[in-house]
Amino acid sequence: MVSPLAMNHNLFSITRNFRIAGRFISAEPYGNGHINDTYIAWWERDGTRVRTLHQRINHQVFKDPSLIMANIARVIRHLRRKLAAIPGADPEREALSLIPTRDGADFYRDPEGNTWRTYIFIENARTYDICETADQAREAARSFGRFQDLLTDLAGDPLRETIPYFHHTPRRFATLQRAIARNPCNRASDAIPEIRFALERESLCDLVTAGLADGSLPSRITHNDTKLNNVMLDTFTGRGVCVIDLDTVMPGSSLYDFGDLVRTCTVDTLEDQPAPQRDIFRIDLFKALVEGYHETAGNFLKRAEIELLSMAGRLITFTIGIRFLTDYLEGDTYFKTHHANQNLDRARVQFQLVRAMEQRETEMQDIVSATFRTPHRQP
Ligand code: ADP
Ligand code: GN1
Ligand code: MG
Repeated sequence: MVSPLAMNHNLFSITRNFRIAGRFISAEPYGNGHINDTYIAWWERDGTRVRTLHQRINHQVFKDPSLIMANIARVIRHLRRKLAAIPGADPEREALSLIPTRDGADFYRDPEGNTWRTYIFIENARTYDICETADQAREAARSFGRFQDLLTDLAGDPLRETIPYFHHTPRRFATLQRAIARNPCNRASDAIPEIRFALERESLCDLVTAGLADGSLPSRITHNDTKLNNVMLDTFTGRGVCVIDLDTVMPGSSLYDFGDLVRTCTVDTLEDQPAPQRDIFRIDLFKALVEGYHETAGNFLKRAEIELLSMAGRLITFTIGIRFLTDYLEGDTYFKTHHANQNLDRARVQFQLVRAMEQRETEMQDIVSATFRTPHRQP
């Protein structure tokens, strides 16, 4: 459970360490992330109010914040350079921009040992927690596909792994099995149907990791946290503007990235909605995702990846579901929670979605096949 003090940092003193022009007015917590602490700060600059975005990196989750920041700085630099060469693209708005510290670094370490970074606030754009329209789904998928496409030629050493085995479903499954066996908070008896659901699906676990290990699926630079609320859409036009939340950009599989779009865009309810008693899966939004992803990722995806696209959503939804269930059993130590049983509620929604996708597999496969039959077109 997140401590009430966790989001009570002195932003006036933190922000003074960054090169921000203007007079500090105020700051407040911002966003719905489960890991880092995000704030906006307001400034008065030349008679107008401007804002900046500040994040404290969760160093329990990201053991080496400087490694994340090195990855992120490299990725941003590459994206901006590529965007600058695309006619009509706007590197200032379509890639995150780090504001340096007063001594020119990408992050500031406070006296308590917390690592802070500051981004230019992207105005006239917003994120969504629930996907409302097919256009939003299409734009989200286009944005993440383009993000991957722009990173296919990142030169130099591979990006560092910011969390080892992050999307390794078999390891996540083994961790769940250990949590069930240890049952440290005596919560297993409250989650019997969920535990049974998870244990019955062990065969799903290596769908992608086996292919990555034997080379039949390519390892790429992927985002690895492609939730709908990690892409900003233009407030007026609805077009995809900028992919954000780059902490987990590292080598991975396009399938986990596409899958997390499916997990978060094809469901008509919040991730932690207690027991939604209805069909929560929207196949129309799945179709829009496939079409959007085809537009921007169609030129680099391999046949072996395309063949698994219809299963990718099910795989990551299962993976995140077992992570939520594990955290519930272990006493809510990883994901921020704001009320009792929230991680169990989250796991239940994930598993309900997995079940719905199992039932609609043929339709999903038909949509992928029909869309990827036509040649890709870059807009
Ligand atoms: P977390 O890792 O906690 O999910 P995010 O980086 O996703 O944190 O940021 C949380 C929220 O803050 C996002 O969903 C988005 O609404 C907003 N946000 C993040 N970066 C920016 C930015 N540069 N400009 C405007 N809003 C942003
Ligand atoms: C976390 O930070 P945030 O809220 O974007 C998590 C993801 C999960 C997601 C579930 C580093 O993402 O892996 O899919 O919650 N990030 C990390 O909503 O564990
Ligand atoms: Mg986020």
